[in-house]
Amino acid sequence: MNDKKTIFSGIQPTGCITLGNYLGALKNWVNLQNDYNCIFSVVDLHSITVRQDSAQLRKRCMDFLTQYLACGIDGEENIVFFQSHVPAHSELAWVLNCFTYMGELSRMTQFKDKSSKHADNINAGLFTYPVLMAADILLYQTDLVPVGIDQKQHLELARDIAIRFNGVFGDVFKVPEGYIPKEAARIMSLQDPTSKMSKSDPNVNGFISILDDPDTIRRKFKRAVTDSEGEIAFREGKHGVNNLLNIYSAVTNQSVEKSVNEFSGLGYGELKERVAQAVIEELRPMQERYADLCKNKDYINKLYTEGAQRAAYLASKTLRKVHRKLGYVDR
Ligand code: ATP
Ligand code: LTN
Repeated sequence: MNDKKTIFSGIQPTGCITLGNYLGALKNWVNLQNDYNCIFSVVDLHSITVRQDSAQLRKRCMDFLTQYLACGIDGEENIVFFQSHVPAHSELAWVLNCFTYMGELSRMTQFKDKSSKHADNINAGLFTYPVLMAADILLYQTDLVPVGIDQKQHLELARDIAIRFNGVFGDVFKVPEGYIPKEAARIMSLQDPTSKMSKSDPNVNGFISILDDPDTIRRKFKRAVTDSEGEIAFREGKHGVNNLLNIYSAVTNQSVEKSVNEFSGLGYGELKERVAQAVIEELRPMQERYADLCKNKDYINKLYTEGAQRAAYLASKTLRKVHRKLGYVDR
């Protein structure tokens, strides 16, 4: 083991990986991976809080892991794996359930959003979802969790649970910090720029999939909702234009101020075309790697099998400590 700090993060295999997921999470994973010991999971246990088609889920899990690698995650230096392959996640989640209050979980905005969207299936898993996420993070003594801003509340809960548990049993868990990007913390839907770009949006024009081809990307940006002012500026109320400027800035790694200057005096048509082009160029190498990796299933299989073994070993150390503290008889 080296003395680098640890990162854990994950994306649930629902819908398809969007530009929001990429700019809010994945791109930062890639940027941070050399400076940390990283553990990246396809969090398939989380995904069944909403009904999934089994055949599609299996395929999507593979596609997601392949896209992590295609984005530039080094699956040999880091650990990549499927959450369901490491039972310690479910085991620790049970324990942490007993250290989490109903009141805390009822305040989670994601629970409120999802239960209004899936009113016919408000299951207990949807309610305790954040506890499983806390288990994911705390199992690996994680220092840093790179996520979009929508996960901030869940992350704070994970910290509270860790502090509570440590308060009873001594220093068992590292209390993690979030890593939330500035420009891309919350990429908005292209069709409704007051709500977040979401990978399970039934309107495909609302999101860019990172596997969308150039024509589709151009078309979706062309249709993006803006406003009738015709002025390219970043300010309160200009949701659509702000979103395009945020996307452009995150993709080109420059400040929003610089992007605003770059576009001064131009029209929305030009802005949309330039944003689309920047996104196409950003995604091109990733899409090429994806096509190659899809032909190399054995390699991917090896990475996630070894990944799960390495993750399980690290997780078992924390879980053993937790069980001892609770008073369970040694196995
Ligand atoms: P769903 O629509 O199924 O709820 P989602 O698009 O919200 O999915 P998640 O799997 O919940 O995606 O999120 C994966 C990661 O991507 C998290 O770190 C989350 O914060 C980040 N993320 C999701 N949507 C956005 C967005 N619009 N902008 C920035 N980051 C995002
Ligand atoms: N809840 C997260 C996905 C997730 C996660 C995690 C992110 C599950 N476990 C651990 C970071 C760390 C979401 O984006 N909906």
